[in-house]
Amino acid sequence: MTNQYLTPEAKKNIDLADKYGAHNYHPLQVVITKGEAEWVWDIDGKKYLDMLSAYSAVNQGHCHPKMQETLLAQGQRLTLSSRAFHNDQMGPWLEQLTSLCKMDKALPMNTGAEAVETAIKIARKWGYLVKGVPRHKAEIIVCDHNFHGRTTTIVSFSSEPQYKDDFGPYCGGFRAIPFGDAQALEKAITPNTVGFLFEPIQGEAGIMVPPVGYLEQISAICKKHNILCMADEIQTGLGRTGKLFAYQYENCQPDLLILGKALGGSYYPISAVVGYNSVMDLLKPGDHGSTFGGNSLACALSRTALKIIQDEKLPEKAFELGKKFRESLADLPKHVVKEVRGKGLLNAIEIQPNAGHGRFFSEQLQARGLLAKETHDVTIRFAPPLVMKEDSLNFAISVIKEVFAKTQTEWQ
Ligand code: IF1
Repeated sequence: MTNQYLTPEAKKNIDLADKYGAHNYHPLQVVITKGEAEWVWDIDGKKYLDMLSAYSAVNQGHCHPKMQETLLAQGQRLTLSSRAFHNDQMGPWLEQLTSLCKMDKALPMNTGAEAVETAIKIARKWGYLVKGVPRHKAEIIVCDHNFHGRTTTIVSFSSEPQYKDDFGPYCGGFRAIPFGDAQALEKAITPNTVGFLFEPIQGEAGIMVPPVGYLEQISAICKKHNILCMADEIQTGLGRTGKLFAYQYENCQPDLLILGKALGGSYYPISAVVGYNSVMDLLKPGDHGSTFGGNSLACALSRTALKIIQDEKLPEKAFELGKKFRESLADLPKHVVKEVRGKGLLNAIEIQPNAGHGRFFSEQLQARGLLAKETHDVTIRFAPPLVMKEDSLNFAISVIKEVFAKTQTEWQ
């Protein structure tokens, strides 16, 4: 019962993408044309619960009315003027964002990878100017199985062969340690270490939640050894894991906070690095920049996106709904499901080895009106919009229970 029958209209769109687009993805065979809150519709009018949220970029739900309003109002007034001039949206957005993060200053970029690149540059400059590391010797510690984006610098320290093997030569200055092991961090630090870059929960690796105490320990180790604690909360941030930021689950204080995805409320790519004056003030005019970073439209949309997260108490909602989700799925058959794990509404089901392919289960879910996607073929990620109704969660739970009742062989 894999949903491989395609109507002519769906097929036409998929064929166009296949013929004229590079094949750097292997999407499910569904063509989405409309979205509202946690629901999307395909081109043939079939309704699905969106349990991916564009990899956690749609925390506020699809086509939120307040986002629509902002898009229209700002789109009619001013969209882009560049950082050569000031605009009337960036200042208020910066104030709102830094106060939400309880930090001093932010630097706007566009995509997540760009924000990570920005944080790397800031950490290196801090290392040379403040810590006194010899020029070009700065080291940044990262984790095995990290995902921070696709630029040439970032794939240089990826541990996923497909993301890097054909894309060298690589950029040096990175050292990888196991994720979840605070002692490994302490051991890897040298006098040239300037920072530790990590995801509080590893997303692409399969929603890997570190041991309790890890975030507190790494924060303390960074402080003790005078290196910057750099939290990539691009995927985990802005309510997704049941707190505004995932680091807040413990006594952990990042020096640099890296945000993206839901920062634009699904309307616009906007990312940021947020930090304290002691570090952020090292950037001087000309050090860094971007044509689109901090543009009026992005900042206006992001102001509304942040307001929705606060007004609708999305972190609290994600906390409660996520708890219910994991509790309801705790009794899935053990020969099919190895583990259900996650925090808030960032969750995953890991399939038992030999119980079937992630792709097969994704297609089974799709056939029943639930869109989710496998990562590394053994794990299905579930990250719905945080605005979802409890009824929609109940629908998801019942579909998941039905699909994971049997192994792939038992289904076929
Ligand atoms: C793809 C994964 C998710 C991220 C973290 C930085 C970025 C991402 C923690 C870069 C991006 C994406 C990108 C997308 C798929 C996706 C993904 F499966 F690959 F791992 F979400 F889990 N830091 N994650 O998760 O942000 O430059 O894309 O804006 O690359 O295929 P970006």
